[in-house]
Amino acid sequence: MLLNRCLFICLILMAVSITTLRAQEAAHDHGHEDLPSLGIAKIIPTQGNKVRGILRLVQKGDQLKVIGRIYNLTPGEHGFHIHTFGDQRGGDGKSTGGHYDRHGHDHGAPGAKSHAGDLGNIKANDEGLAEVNVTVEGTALHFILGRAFVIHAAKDDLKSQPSGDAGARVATGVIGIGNPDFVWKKPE
Ligand SMILES: [Cu+2]
Repeated sequence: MLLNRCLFICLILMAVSITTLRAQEAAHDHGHEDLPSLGIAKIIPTQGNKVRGILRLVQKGDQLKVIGRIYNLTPGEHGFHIHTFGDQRGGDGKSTGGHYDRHGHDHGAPGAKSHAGDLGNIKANDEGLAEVNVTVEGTALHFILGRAFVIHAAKDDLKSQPSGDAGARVATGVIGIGNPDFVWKKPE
């Protein structure tokens, strides 16, 4: 009789603790934390250059867009890439490493068969301003956070290996998580 009562109480206690655990789990089950949808990169010149700008990144579902303005370029086309490292040591932009590449692809025009960081060229007008509005394929904002945009002195020919023969790195910008209160302002 005593044993039965003990067993009964034990079972009740177990049921209560399981229910409590479940409730705690439910309370902590936020699913996956939301991935970032806004990114920002302040583009600053490498040594001896004046190229500056702001690039915003917007992830909507599977689509990643890069929108912004780059100033003080020489008129014409300039290679535009995401390089592997958000490392701006040194004055020449070289510590950003090579093009960001997820799949061992060759360099090329933007698309599924080239480096994920191959964004082609941006084109500056006679005032040296390039308006950027590109869709990035083959990656997502959370994969490129902490990496860097690099703008080159010359045009990316979209075929030379490993980097399109685009010449020196005239500006770099590390990609961070964007503040939603962004207001456009020309960079100093
Ligand atoms: Cu590059």
